[in-house]
Amino acid sequence: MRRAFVCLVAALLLLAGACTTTTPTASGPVTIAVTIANGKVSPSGAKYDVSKGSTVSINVTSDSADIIHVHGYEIEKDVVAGTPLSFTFTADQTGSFEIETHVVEATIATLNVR
Ligand SMILES: [Cu+2]
Repeated sequence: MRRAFVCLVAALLLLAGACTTTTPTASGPVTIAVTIANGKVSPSGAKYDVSKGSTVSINVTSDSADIIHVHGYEIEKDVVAGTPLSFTFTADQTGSFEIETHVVEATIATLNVR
């Protein structure tokens, strides 16, 4: 009896593990927190899957001046060193769009809108 219980718990733990995903997926609002420090951008190469119509918020803190570019949506925002930047847009076009920094050349994330 006791052994069966242990097996059940182990099975549940395995199931829980199998359900975790490494790619953030959301049908609602998504917030991407970006840090630019010492010439490095974080996150780098992240992937976000969102449903069409979702609100995407991007919050940036940086120790240097830069430009954030959301491809496809053609949003460009100037980043001022030491001044937090926040902006929001609606993911109303489907497709795969890169979000980049243009001074430190980096791909922050790819936004997949379905
Ligand atoms: Cu770009």
